[in-house]
Formats: sequence, C-alpha cells, structure tokens
Amino acid sequence: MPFFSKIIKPLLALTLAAAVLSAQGCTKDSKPDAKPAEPAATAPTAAPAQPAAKPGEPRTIALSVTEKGYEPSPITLKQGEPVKLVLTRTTDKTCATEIVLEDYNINTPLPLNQPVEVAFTPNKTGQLVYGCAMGKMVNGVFMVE
Ligand SMILES: [Cu+2]
Repeated sequence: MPFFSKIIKPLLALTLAAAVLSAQGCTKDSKPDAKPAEPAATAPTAAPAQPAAKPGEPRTIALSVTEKGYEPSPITLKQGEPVKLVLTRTTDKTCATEIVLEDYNINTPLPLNQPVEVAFTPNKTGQLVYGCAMGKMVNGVFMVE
C-alpha cells in the first residue's frame, strides 16, 4: 500500500534518528549504570554503541612499561580465566613499544601514555613470556596455574 509506506518510511527514519541521538546522549552524560549485569548471550536489541557483552567480566590487569620494562611482573593468572590487560607505556626510553604474545596472536603497539587494552584467556598452565618485538629482549612473565 503506497499510502502507508509514505507515512511509515518517514516515521522509521525519525525513529532511527531518535535512536541514534539518544545513543549519543547515553555516552555523553555518564549516568550511573542501572542495567543489571546480565550474562548477555546474543542480545538482539544490543545498543549499537557497545561491543558485544561477554559472559562475565574479564579480570582487568594494569601493566606499565617503564624504563625497567613491563611492570609488574611476574603476574599469576588462572587457566581459563579471561583477562584484560590495560597497558600504558610511560617512557620513550625502552624498545618495548609493543606487546608480543605469539601463543595468543597478540602483537599490539603501545603508544606513549595511552592505555591500550589487550584481552586473552590463558588456555594452558605454565610460564607465559611476553615481550617486545625484538625477540622479547624486554619481557614480562605470566604464571598460569
Ligand atoms: Cu626490544
């Protein structure tokens, strides 16, 4: 029916515009997160601004890259427990301008003074050495148990 589509199409456009506007509004005014932490499976009506939620929050670990290298180190991790590293390189006097962890396909640049998130889940126990791109001359250690 052409009559309906003439009305409905503009309505849809308005609705979409409103949704986009309100989504932007959400990111700006940092109102307290009222949402219950739900183990989001595939939520069909996920907010477009947010990446897919994970089942359970990963453990967040802050790491610095200083003149001494990656700090702190060693760090104990648990096999199967997702972790989110937040790495901040705070010096230019290092060649560790990235983090390399081949076993988990990680090779991530670390710009100066910018926190960079790297997520992975250790899937085997033992010592896990990460480091700079030059054969891990500068390195750090995860102990996975
Ligand atoms: Cu190096």
